[in-house]
Amino acid sequence: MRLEKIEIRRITLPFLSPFETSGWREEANHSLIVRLFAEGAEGWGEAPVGAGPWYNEETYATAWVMLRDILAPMALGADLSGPEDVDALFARVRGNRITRSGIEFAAWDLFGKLRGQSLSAMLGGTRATVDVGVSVGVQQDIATLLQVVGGYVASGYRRVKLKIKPGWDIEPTRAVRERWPDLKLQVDANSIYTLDAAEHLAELDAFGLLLIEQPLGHDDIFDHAKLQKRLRTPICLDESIVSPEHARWALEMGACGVINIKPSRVGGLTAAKQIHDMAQAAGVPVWCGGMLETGIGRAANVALASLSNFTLPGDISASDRYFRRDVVSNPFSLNADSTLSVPTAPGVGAEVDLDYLDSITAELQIIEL
Ligand code: OSB
Ligand code: MG
Repeated sequence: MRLEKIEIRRITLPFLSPFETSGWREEANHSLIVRLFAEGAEGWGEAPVGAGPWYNEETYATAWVMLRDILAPMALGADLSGPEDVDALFARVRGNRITRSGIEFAAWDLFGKLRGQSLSAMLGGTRATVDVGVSVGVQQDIATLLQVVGGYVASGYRRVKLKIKPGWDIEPTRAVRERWPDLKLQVDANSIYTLDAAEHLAELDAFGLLLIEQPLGHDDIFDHAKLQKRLRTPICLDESIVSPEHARWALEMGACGVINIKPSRVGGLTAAKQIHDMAQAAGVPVWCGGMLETGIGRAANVALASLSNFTLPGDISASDRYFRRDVVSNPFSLNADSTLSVPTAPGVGAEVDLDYLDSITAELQIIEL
């Protein structure tokens, strides 16, 4: 099948409140939205890049150039027999995986619609609802943190992740643990520590955490393997796992006990499923991370999380945790058991609100043969 037309746009959708990690602050979703056209159907995908190169190397500005000048023209000329072909098509592109994922997701949606199959079914999903939690950014003080976490607990979230950094790690985690002794709790350092902090990080072992996410360098699997030997709590890798090969290296080295799979970070759903299968074979649980996506990217994450080895709750919160108004007319809402329901419509299942999407679009380009 040949794509007939590709529409790309970059959007800005402000968050209800800014999201702060150990190293940067996100005020809004700055993503690229891809729309593919073929055989009377269309497919949607979201490349959830950050505003700047703080999570990985990609940015709102560089992603736009990559998508417009390199990736969309490559996709337009290709003959695709299924969504899996997109990963192979882009294999010679170095890095820029989140940007690539925008087209890859859209291809899954397109083929799903043409075949009348939901994304979850295409991927081999095994559940109708997925366990989710909420990722809580760095707050100004512990009283504020307890208030923010309390709000999410009251809304029904049964798993909370705290962003940590030097000076904001042991005490905030202790305070949340003391207030909610049974809450599923985990922390994420977004690559801010070095191996010198091993003894300090081991203090987190006292709090019964599900995992400690990405304490060390974004591209460092080697030292995570050393650190894991000094912690009882499982290390979970996020930034360092950018491909199935990286996952294999981490598993073979014992660098982590858990993997956070973000399909966008690894270039899309084909690589994400490979990592899922590899971790499952190794007896390592996975969960689905998030990049503060709109309802378009979120729907793909929910479908992925319906696979059987996603046994830990995902960072896939309901739409109202992020936005006043989402870009879809069927936003996700939290079920009473801290789950989201997996879409069953053909493709990814996002019903895009085109008028609203247009109103938050900063730039739009059509690429045609
Ligand atoms: O490290 O998991 C992360 C958001 C943006 C970039 C990186 C991360 C995050 C989150 C939020 O933790 C997850 C979400 O709610 O989408
Ligand atoms: Mg993370």
